Amino acid sequence: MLRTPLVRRLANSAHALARPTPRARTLSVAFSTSRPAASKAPAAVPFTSDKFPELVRDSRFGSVTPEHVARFRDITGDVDAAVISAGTNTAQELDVYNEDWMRKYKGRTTLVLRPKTTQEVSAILRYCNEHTLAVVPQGGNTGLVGGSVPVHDEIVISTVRMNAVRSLDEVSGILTAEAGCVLEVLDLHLRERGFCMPLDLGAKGSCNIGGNVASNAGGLRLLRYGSLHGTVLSMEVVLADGTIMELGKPLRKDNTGYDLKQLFIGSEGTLGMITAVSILTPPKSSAVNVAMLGVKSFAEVQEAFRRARLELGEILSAFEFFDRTCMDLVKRHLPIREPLETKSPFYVLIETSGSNKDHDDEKLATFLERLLEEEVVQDGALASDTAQAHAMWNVRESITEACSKEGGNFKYDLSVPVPQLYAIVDAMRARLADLGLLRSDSAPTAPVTNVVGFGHIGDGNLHLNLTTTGWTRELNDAIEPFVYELVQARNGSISAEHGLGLMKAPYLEYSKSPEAIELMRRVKAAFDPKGILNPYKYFPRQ
Ligand code: FAD
Ligand code: 2HG
Ligand code: ZN
Repeated sequence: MLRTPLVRRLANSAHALARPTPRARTLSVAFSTSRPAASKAPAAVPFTSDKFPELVRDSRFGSVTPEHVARFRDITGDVDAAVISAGTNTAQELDVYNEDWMRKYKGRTTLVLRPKTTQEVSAILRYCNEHTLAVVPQGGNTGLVGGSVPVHDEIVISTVRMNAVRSLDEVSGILTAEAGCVLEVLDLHLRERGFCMPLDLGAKGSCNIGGNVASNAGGLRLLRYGSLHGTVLSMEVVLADGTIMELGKPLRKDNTGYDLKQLFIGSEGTLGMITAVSILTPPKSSAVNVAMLGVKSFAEVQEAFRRARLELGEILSAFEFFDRTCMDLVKRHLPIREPLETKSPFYVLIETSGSNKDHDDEKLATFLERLLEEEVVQDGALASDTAQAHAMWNVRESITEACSKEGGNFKYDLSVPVPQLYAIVDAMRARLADLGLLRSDSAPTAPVTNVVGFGHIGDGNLHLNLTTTGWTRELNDAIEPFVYELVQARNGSISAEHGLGLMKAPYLEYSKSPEAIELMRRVKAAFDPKGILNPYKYFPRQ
């Protein structure tokens, strides 16, 4: 138990307390943000259309012909990097765009287009619309709901070559960047100029700002900076028919009519292609402190959060939690040491960010000492330098990758009232155990090897992950819609941050009324009358 050392460290030495510890990030973060590394040759990813035969190809869509490919070569200036096609490239080169990050979904596209300019995107979409060719917009392909890859042979339009920073207004902090800019690259660009991105996630080394906005990503800093619905000020989009539009203005205030850009935030490629984004970026904090706490129960996680909001107030910038199984998985699969000595059923990661180092140090130290004295927490450590802070964040940010190394994953990102959050994990464990599907001493070969809970407590967002020996229909049906029923019963949302994609499209009714879904369909039809943008996803099948 680290209680004594923590108290001593807090009481005896101001030097031992964290000095300014901005999370030192490199582009090649310690844990991969691309696809899961495998210790042995990974099994081939099954085609989505084989796994889900009910997803019949829509016969209204045309198939790609050599004439189409020639036309796309014309549009993109016949640059090799712009066109990846079955005629010229290998299946492996196409797989990068056909397979998702989890290796759970796989399309059969024979054509990937990587335009460089908005005008090229416009010409491509106009042509696709005229020829009723279905497309999938793709950014960094780190999405976790099967939305970023084709189901059948939809053409992938990737933003990876649209990666210029257009401008940064250093007075207001308004950044305008093309959709294919990698989140971490933008963050580093800003940090050199005294700002930072208001968004941070484990996939930052690969995901694109266009993909972040299209999926309305939440991440680790939402508690501090709010959602993209507040920070995105305007965007440039290309509609299905090729029309280029500026939605909103790069201004903080603009009350002129419907705020159409909001529809694109979280639209997951179904309304148009986002080609550039203007976003309000905050000043980077000069004083950042990180602490990890071990607590005995989820009730104590909540109490620690309640107290953090009250006592840390404006400097609280992240409050994350994870359970013991997450810690075990991270240690098993990644070269990461446990920051605390005592094993606890739950862990909390707290970050504060401010501008007055001494003030923040004292505030956090006093807060932690009180929680220890009152036995709200049983163990804890305060990072004393950047390396320690980074090590603590590494544990939290590596959970997704650690789960992926266990085998198959079922992932749920749920919003429910905070007091009921972990009850979902318990209910899932109980159900799987009852069905004999959860591995234990009495069920040593059961397919579900772990059920873990972690997430953004500050946002009421639970990540429920099941690691399994593989995907089977039977397992899928044992979990869904049961998990969505649990959420609906608590008036929650079936997607707090990863979106609907292919995975949750059939279950939208667990979060939205029939009237709301019908209105969404009418919006979709207004923007994309032929339905060529990211078909088979987002909406329940009719
Ligand atoms: P993609 O995966 O390529 O696409 C996502 C969706 O957006 C797809 O439907 C696609 O069609 C659409 N799209 C992409 N680009 C465009 C565009 N330019 N115009 C229109 N539509 C487009 N999410 C969170 O919310 N919080 C997290 O903390 C978080 N952590 C993650 C950690 C890891 C390790 C991983 C692998 C994923 C994580 N995610 C998280 C999932 C998250 O949605 C993505 O990482 C990210 O926001 C997607 O960006 P992307 O560029 O990879 O988009
Ligand atoms: C996170 O918060 C991401 O780390 C990924 O949203 C969650 O892997 C997951 O389920
Ligand atoms: Zn998350």
